[in-house]
This record gives sequence, structure tokens and C-alpha cells, in this order.
Amino acid sequence: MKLYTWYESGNSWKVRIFLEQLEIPYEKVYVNLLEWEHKKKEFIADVNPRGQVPVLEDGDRRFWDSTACMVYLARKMNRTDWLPIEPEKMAEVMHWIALAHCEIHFGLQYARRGTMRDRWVIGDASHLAQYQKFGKTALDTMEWRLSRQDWLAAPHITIADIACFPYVWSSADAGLPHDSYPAVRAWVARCLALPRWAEKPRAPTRDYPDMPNDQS
Ligand SMILES: N[C@@H](CCC(=O)N[C@@H](CS)C(=O)NCC(=O)O)C(=O)O
Repeated sequence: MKLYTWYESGNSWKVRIFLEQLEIPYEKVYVNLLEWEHKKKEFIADVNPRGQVPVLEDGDRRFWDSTACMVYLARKMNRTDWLPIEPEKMAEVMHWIALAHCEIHFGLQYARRGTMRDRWVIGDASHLAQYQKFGKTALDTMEWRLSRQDWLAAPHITIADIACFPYVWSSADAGLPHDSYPAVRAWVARCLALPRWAEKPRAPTRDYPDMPNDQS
């Protein structure tokens, strides 16, 4: 398998974490987001019409969304522990996937990207407070759940936890540190303590400054 990815891409990190959890070997193809390689005509025409990473390639198939990639991998490997197929259990996972693609994406991810790179998806820095409002809803919702159980969607880890992880881990970069979110902080530590998870972290972030900056 091949993963189109970039060092600072939290969505790519999700797929890398899952590939490593499943112990699937893969090749990385770096798409330099800082040089706008993801918006080049050839990338859009040949790899991802959405102009984003991650993209997972398996034979002649390509999947261009972190959740699509994780769902594909979970079903291909028949891992119902990571993605249950019973209606209620699957819907529980979808609660958190929806949060990842809504408040976490439009709140924490976009606030972080604007703050760190001065790239604002809508408007300019004057929109930061709006992004942070979405982001706060995400953190409040997760705190509610994680103060009652260890993992988001089940008594064990699922792809819901991976989907929510990267931009919650780095939410301090979006101006929303974990000081008032003890259950979220404990969940981040629980994730990082898993084997084949913290081995290849992205750049350190304010709440977790001691993580090595391996960048591979
Ligand atoms: N829904 C997509 C979002 C992917 C996404 O936002 N990727 C970022 C990098 S983390 C990107 O390529 N951004 C460039 C852009 O949106 O123009 C997913 O979950 O994979």
C-alpha cells in the first residue's frame, strides 16, 4: 500500500496510526503542503480531486479521506474490534467520526492551521473566535464522554479514537489547551502509551512538549 502524506498533516497521521496498529507495511509519498503540491493540476487530476492528503492507494484503488481510508482498512482486514458492524455499536463510532469531521475539523484543525501558518480557510484571523467556538464544543463533548469511560465509542479503542486524536492532541495550538479538560488529557496519554502510536509523532505541541520530534 502507498500513503500520500505530509509531516504536519493530522489527517494523514490518523491513517499512519491505524496502518501501524494493524501492522500493515506501506510506502509514504510526501506531498509538500507548504509548496502547495496538493493543489497542482496533476495531483488533482491523477490522485485526489479534493486537493488534499491523505490518500491511500491499494493496487489500482485510491481512497482520499482519512475516515474512508480507516473504514477500508478495518473492513479489508475484518477488524470488527476497530469498527464494529452491529447497528448500535457502529452508530456509536459514527457519533465521534461525525465530531471529527465537523467541530474538530472546522474548529480545532482550522484554528490551528490559521494560527500556525496564517492560512485561513474562510476570511482572515478575525474568524479565529468562531473556529475556537466550534473547537470548544468538540472538547466539551469529548470531556463529557471521557469522564464516564476510557474510550470514545466502546469499552476498547476504535477508529473513533484515532479520528478524533490528532487535532485534539494539538488543540493548544488552536488556542484551546487541555488545562480544563482532565479526562481529555488522560485519554491523550492513554493513546500515546499504546505501542506503535507515539513512535512516530509529528512536531511537539504545547500541551505535550516532551514528545520527540521524529517527523518520519
Ligand atoms: N476530510 C479530509 C480532510 C483532509 C484535510 O483537511 N487534509 C489537509 C491536511 S491535514 C489538507 O490536505 N489540506 C489542504 C486543503 O484542504 O487545501 C480527511 O479527513 O482526510
